[in-house]
Parts: sequence; structure tokens; C-alpha cells
Amino acid sequence: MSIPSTQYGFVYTKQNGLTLKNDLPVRKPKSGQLLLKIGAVGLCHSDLHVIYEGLDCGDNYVMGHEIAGTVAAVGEDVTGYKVGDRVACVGPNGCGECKYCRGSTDNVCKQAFGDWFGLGNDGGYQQYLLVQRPRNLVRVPGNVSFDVAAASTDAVLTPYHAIKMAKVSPTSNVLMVGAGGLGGNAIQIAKAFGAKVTVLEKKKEARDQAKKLGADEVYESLPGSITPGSFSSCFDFVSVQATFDLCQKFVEPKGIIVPVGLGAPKLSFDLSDLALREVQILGTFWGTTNDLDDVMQLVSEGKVKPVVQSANLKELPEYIDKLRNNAYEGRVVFNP
Ligand code: FEH
Ligand code: ZN
Ligand code: ZN
Repeated sequence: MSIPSTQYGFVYTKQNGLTLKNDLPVRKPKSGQLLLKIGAVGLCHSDLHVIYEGLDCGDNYVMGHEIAGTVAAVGEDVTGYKVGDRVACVGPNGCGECKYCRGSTDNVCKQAFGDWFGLGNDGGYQQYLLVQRPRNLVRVPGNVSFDVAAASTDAVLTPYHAIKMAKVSPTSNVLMVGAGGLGGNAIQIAKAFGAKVTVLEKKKEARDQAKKLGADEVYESLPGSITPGSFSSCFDFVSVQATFDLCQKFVEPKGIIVPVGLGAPKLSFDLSDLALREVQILGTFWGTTNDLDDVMQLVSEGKVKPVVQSANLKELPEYIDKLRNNAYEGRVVFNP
């Protein structure tokens, strides 16, 4: 595999925003590192939060945090990966040494906080990525394309981690609020866990899609036949006060509310209700390395089918504008 010495990529700086650079170096892997040839990289609302809404993930790095590709070169002492392997990046990019990483909760590694692929550290909006810690890679099954694998590293991984943390099981009665990109994948995941899934969604086309994805009941607003305190877990993919309040109303005693969306910087809750019914509120962030392994298996088995369209990486700026204007559904992934 001939590797060029320079490449193009999209670099974020606080001063200039996201700009195309045509002379980025292709870095050579040192001991313990490897070089990844980017196969596909997905565009996400979190990118918009950084570029336009002040989400501070550092300065001067290549963006793109939903990454899949082929190992192009390995440094000395790298075991477990060889040139040609098909892999995907675990966004939180854990240090591998701390108690969180050792305890299979590397998504909340404090050492790597804000040093995430494409969000603080270099990511995939380029042709080649130097991976400093190959422990943050998982293998992509042969029947999973790079486009689908890249889209799965956040839009499937995030709802998977939330559903797994809430201990969803075949006896669970789950409410999903919002059936957009992540919500649609969440429906498929919760059905794969055996749960009964009820979806609340304002947009008709998203309600129709939710039914196709296997939701048991789909509503624009919950009917009177569904009484408060009915659901074992409520996943809020919107997370504004109104949707959170609805989740607290309809979650059962000892039930779990998981705000997955980032619709509001702060939310309030009814403390006496929370206490008297021992309701839990779970924070959830992205997913762990083990979770992404599980996700790749679910996708490979056809149990979760993310909606993906692809474009050339040079088209990224126009798709960022489209995403800002909600001009498309599903995930767009880019091929350098
Ligand atoms: C969300 C918010 C901030 C950083 C990272 C994330 C991940 O879920 C990637 O979208
Ligand atoms: Zn993302
Ligand atoms: Zn760590």
C-alpha cells in the first residue's frame, strides 16, 4: 500500500472554524501506534455543536469522529493489528490504563476527556489518521461496509450503550421519545433485546419509519389508554423540559429515564416524585469499546440496519449546511 507524505483534510480551529487544508502531513506511526487509511467518516450533530454552538472540544485538530477504514501501516510493538485489517474507531479514545478503562467503562476515561477522535484529537475528515492507541479500534466484520461501520460508531453505539445501561430485557416495556436517526436505531436495538417498544414521534414520516423498524406501538401523542407510570424505561432522544417531564410522568416506580438527546443544557425534575417512586435518571455518553464490538455483531447479523447515504469527503461543507437546515434524514458518511 503506497502511502503519500501529504494529504487533504478539514481542520477545526476556534478562530477559523472548519477549513479545508491540502497540505496536511501523513504522519508515520511510532512504536505502539498505527496509521489508518480512512474508508468512511460520518457527519454528526455534535460537529455542529462544536462549529456553531460553542461546544468546546479544544482547538486545531482534524474533525470527524465516526470513523472506519483499513490499517495502512503499523509501528513497532503493535500487536493484534496488521496492514489490511478492517477497523472502526471507538470515539472516546480511552487511555487504556485508568480504572475506567480497566473496568470496561472506557467511554468515561478521565485521561481522554476532550481527547476524543475528531473532537479534541485528530479524527477522520482526512485520508489517513494516526491512531495513537490501537486499543481504541474494533474489527469491522467482513459483511459490514465501511459506510455502515462508520455510521454505527455513534448513531448505533450511543443508543446501544444507553439501552444496555438501562438493562433492557424481554420483560421491558420501553418508551422511545423521538424516532429520528438515533431513535430509529434504538428501536431496532431494543427489539433485539426482546423489549416491547412504544414510540412517541411528532413527524409522520418518522412515525411511518418507526413502524417499519419494528416498533410495537407508534403515536403522535400518547393515548389515554396508556396510564402514567407504565414504562420500565423511557429514552428521550429530544431531551427538552417537555419531553423529560413526559418521561418522568410515564416511567414506572423503580423505572429508568435516560436523556440521550442534548436538546437543553439543563433540565429540572420533580424531586418528591423521583424519591417516592425511586425513579432513576441515567446520564449516558457515547459507548465503550466492548459496546462497539457488540454493535458490529448486531449490524453484521442484520438486527440493526442504520440508514446511510455516502458522498465524497470534498462535499463535506455542503452537507454541513444541509444538516444545519435539517435537509436530509439518516446518516451521511464521506469517502475520502
Ligand atoms: C456528544 C457530545 C459531545 C461530545 C461527543 C458526543 C458523542 O455522542 C459524539 O456525537
Ligand atoms: Zn457523532
Ligand atoms: Zn482511561
